[in-house]
Amino acid sequence: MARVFLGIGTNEGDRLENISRATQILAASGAARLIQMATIAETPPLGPPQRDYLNTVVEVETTLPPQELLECVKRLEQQLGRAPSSQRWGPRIIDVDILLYEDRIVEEERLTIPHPQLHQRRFVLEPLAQLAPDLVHPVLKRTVQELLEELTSTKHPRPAERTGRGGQAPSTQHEAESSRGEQCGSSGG
Ligand code: A4P
Ligand code: MG
Repeated sequence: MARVFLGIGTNEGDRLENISRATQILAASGAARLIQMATIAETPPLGPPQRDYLNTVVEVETTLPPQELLECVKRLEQQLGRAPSSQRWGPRIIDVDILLYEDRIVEEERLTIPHPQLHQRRFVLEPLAQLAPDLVHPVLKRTVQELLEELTSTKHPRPAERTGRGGQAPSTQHEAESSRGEQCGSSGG
């Protein structure tokens, strides 16, 4: 079993219900077992003007390798009605990001773990620090609590971290997922 942290964000429709359904679908799919969930917080939008988000982080256990887990969360997003968007950082009914997967480092075209903006986002670090303050970021070699304190003390990312990672805009060119319409895991699991 791998210990994984997922970031969840939503700013369209019934936001609380979206988070609730996302965790239910994830658990029911057999793809992951929910271990704990951080407080759900309302956060100002990063990106273009839009409605405030609800954000949280969940800790799950999974037997799926990272790439299969990604397929699973993308299907989950589609099941909840997320449509491919042309607007970068635009509003979304649900967004599920793989923040950390054990202490694995993945750098592939479609998957980067740890999530590349994790350490720059208060709406990720605060809930993550509730669940796992002592967890060490495998690339930055700092604990989640230390990353949160750094963010608080500097307010803005340090110049070295802004280069190539972007405090204001996404660093990578992500493509919207195409529809697949399958469920995660096998029914009967
Ligand atoms: N991808 C690569 N690595 C990962 C990973 N670790 N986890 C790829 C999940 N996906 C990963 O993601 C685009 C592609 O990223 C995926 O197809 C996958 O192959 P997406 O969810 O379809 O698109 P996106 O989320 O719009 O893109 P991006 O750049 O990941 O946006 P973010 O970083 O998720 O930001 N403000 C507040 N307050 N709260 C929020 O939650 N979220 C965003 C979206 C903007 N502003 C926000 C919030
Ligand atoms: Mg995402």
